[in-house]
Amino acid sequence: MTASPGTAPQAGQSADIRVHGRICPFCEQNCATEVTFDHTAGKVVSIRGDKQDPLSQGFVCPKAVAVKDLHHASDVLTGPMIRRNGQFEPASWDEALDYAANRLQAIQAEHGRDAVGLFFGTSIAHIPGFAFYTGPLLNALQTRQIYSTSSIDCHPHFLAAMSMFGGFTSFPVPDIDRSDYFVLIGANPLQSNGSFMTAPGVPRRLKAIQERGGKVVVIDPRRTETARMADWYLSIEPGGDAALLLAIVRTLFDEGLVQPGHLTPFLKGVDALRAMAQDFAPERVGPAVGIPAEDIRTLAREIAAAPRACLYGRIGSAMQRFGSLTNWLINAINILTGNLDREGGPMFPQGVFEGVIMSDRCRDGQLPYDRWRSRVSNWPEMAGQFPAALMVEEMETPGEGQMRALVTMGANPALSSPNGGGRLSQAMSKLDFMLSFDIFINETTRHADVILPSPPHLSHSDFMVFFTFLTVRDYIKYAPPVFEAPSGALHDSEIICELIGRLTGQSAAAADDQALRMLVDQLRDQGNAVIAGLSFEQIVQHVGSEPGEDRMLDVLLRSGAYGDHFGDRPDGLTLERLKAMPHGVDFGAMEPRIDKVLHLPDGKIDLAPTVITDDLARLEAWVDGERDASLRLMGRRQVRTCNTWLHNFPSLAKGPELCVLLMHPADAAERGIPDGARVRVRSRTGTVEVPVHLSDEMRRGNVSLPHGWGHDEDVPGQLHAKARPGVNSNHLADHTLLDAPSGNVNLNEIPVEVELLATESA
Ligand SMILES: Nc1nc2c(c(=O)[nH]1)N[C@H]1C(S)=C(S)[C@@H](COP(=O)(O)OP(=O)(O)OC[C@H]3O[C@@H](n4cnc5c(=O)[nH]c(N)nc54)[C@H](O)[C@@H]3O)O[C@H]1N2
Ligand SMILES: Nc1nc2c(c(=O)[nH]1)N[C@H]1C(S)=C(S)[C@@H](COP(=O)(O)OP(=O)(O)OC[C@H]3O[C@@H](n4cnc5c(=O)[nH]c(N)nc54)[C@H](O)[C@@H]3O)O[C@H]1N2
Ligand code: SF4
Ligand SMILES: [Mo]
Repeated sequence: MTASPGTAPQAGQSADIRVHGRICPFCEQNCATEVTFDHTAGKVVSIRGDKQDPLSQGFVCPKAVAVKDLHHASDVLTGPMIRRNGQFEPASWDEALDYAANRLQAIQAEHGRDAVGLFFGTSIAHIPGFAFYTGPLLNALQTRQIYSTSSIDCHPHFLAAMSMFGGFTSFPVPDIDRSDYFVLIGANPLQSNGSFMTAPGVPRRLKAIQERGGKVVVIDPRRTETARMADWYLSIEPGGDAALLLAIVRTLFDEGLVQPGHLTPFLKGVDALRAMAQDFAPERVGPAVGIPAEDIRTLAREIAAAPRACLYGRIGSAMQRFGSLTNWLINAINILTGNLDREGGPMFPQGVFEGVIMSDRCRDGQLPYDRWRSRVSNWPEMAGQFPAALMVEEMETPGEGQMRALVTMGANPALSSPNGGGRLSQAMSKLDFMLSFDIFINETTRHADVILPSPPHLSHSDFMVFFTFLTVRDYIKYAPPVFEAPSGALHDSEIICELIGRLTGQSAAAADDQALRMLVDQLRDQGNAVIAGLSFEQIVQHVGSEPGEDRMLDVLLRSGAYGDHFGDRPDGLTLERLKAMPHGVDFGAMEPRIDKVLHLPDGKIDLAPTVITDDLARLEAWVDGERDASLRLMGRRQVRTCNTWLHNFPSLAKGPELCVLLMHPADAAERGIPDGARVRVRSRTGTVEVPVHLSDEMRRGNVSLPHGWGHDEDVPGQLHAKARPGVNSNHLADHTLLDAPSGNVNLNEIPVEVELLATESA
């Protein structure tokens, strides 16, 4: 199994070595890279940042070079696999697709549509074929059993955006380059490089705030790498953010610092918000969250006084006990201080085109929330999805609608989901059928009956689909394939359309047309004025009949803000023109556009959305409640890893052991645990054994373990990762700890016990 095309140069023949513009596929920053490729040998020679790219300007992090490993890894799948008698065997595309379609159809015919579930992971945001074609596949499956990693890290953000502004993609993004008071709540971009804020080189952009005289504030239970570079670090009790932010809101009202300015005409719920904050005086909140009342007041005053302030929350604000309340309040403070939708505050990117994935919005007064409920525990859906944490009970619990088959798309829930390696893996192993779209046999896909891999990474074109509504400037780049996909390989769009064709009794070409039609209908539905004047057939005349991802991109570019509007603006953007700008194109910074993003029926911003504020009773109880003495586990990210799948790449998986438990020295001393010892960490759901590293960067009472590790010896793939397997922190994660409004799982406050393991005799 090798992904490298090409042959060794013949004697006397010089190698064909060229530099290709690409996009780093590993995280949300989409950094522009230059890949030097030896076409004669089929090898990646080197990878560096593209200095001419207007957005990333040459920035890359240490992960960028791992595209080389991705290209050369011997265990990347090059063709479909079918599992027979417990062993994976190569199969032809027709055989694998026929088998998968037949099984899915038979299971739905016998047990109903919902007997097939689908779980998608981070790759659907990064791989254009997935980004465009997952919707059409869901349309073909017509199931309500839909899950994704969004309910592990994003749903509180989306619920806040939807309930306050009316749409998932009405999403405020920090205008980091023009802010001068930047508050990070539960984000550590010095390791993660930042998220929900596509701005390559976040560390240097934060530094620039300080250099222009501004201030960076970090609120985090751990004194992180970002906290250490900040001007002010506030150590907080995990889950304490919502209470802290309410105390800030109260201070703003008490001290006459509420100045929404240009936002005033759009606001409703101001009085309700003021009333809700009354109960959260800094003196009451301070002891619960571990921050003195005077610091809370100072923070409120500084935010209000700063000319251009921005509160930014990421996964520590979402993947926690009160994720929805916290994200509501982050938005609320940005609004009360008049910072939303103005330079240097959180703004709404227009983007080169509008967000089209997960872009649900309020329709006819109905939020895309709680339109139906989950079968087993009656949780509300959100944008058509149920919380990932519930997937296991839907597989295990018999009865009508039980999930008997699963499709995973670019996801590794066995490592990424709560209790993934334990109960979820057990449940996956018992399914009647499982289909995985993945390039590796890993902890999840080992349970699949069929695995359908993407073509080699460098053989598909690359561009952002998902991230345009999260990017701090209106920017886009198109990267053509470095080499043609080997004969016999299928592109992601082709794989999915072949499957849809088989499921719905049409050709793959017809399925592709249908997918394009869905995209056009969606744009029409979003009120895209360019699309409104054109029929589908007219649009096809413009973009041509060649199926696939590129044609979809062309539709988005041409109907977007800078597009040629299908001929109406002859100088506007088309895919062809974008291809002539190999370093990408930057149309400028974000601009105020609040009136374009408000989709609630009255066109207002709701400062007190009941779907979220109903959860205040739970917060009240927490503020005054007793804390038990147990330790609590949280996560952390490390710059050389990304979720579950980069441990398999030799360029990154070197250096000191990364999967270690961080613990405060005083907590360790109480348990007789010396630095460097091996410990057992036990929770309600599982046990792992790891080395411990003592550090006072941890807040007392909290321990930290990175996620994504735990590469078991008996997994057939992941050859390199298994050499440094680490442990699966999600063995400890409890799928019953959920944020009440959004169903997002709390992975940052898992009750655990830690004990010293007897030293092994040599
Ligand atoms: N305890 C704890 N758990 C966490 C987190 C945490 O902080 N703490 N973080 C959570 C977060 S924020 C997230 S987003 C999730 C991530 O959860 P997942 O999305 O499940 O994890 P990834 O490792 O990103 O999975 C990517 C998958 O895509 C596959 N892949 C890569 N490239 C391709 C390709 O070109 N084609 C195909 N078909 N497949 C490809 C990889 O092999 C891998 O299986 O994890 C969550 N889990
Ligand atoms: N190197 C690397 N980069 C990545 C990833 C990766 O795995 N590795 N994953 C990518 C993905 S999928 C995502 S979503 C992003 C996430 O990007 P970030 O949100 O920056 O993720 P983290 O670095 O985990 O930072 C979360 C912080 O929240 C803190 N925290 C935990 N609980 C609480 C709490 O209750 N309150 C507060 N205030 N803070 C809390 C943690 O201590 C931690 O420092 O990173 C992306 N980038
Ligand atoms: S920050 Fe690193 S991993 Fe993320 S896109 Fe840029 S180079 Fe790739
Ligand atoms: Mo994530």
